[in-house]
Amino acid sequence: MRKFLKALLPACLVFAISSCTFDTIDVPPPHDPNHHHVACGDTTHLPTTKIVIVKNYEFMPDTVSISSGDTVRFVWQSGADVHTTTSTAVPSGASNWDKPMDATNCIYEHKFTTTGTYSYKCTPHFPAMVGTIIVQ
Ligand SMILES: [Cu+2]
Repeated sequence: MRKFLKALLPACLVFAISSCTFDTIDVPPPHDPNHHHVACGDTTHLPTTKIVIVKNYEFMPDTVSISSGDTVRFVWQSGADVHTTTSTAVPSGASNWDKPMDATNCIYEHKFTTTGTYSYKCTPHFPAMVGTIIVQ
């Protein structure tokens, strides 16, 4: 039985690695906007997600330009205290946000559907931590 398991283990590893390495091309993941098949010449904007790292003591990058319909994903990376991503100025008609972030609440996504310039801060580390999102 031991021998059998020993023989099986490498086979499992090979399977696990190969299933990661070789994409199943004919089965695209559902609900992933980055995997739509787009016809040649199609200039339609597909929604994308841009990453902003939240760490001691900055948002990185601190200025992000996106298109309307895109999402910004704030990703907590470091900090003994809680950081926040907190809007301070948004275009008319757009909604504000205020989210604490720490090692447990490490992801916050905000979708931007109103064009204009958004300013935000980390409340405990203002004015060191500020950021701008430009939606075109
Ligand atoms: Cu902070």
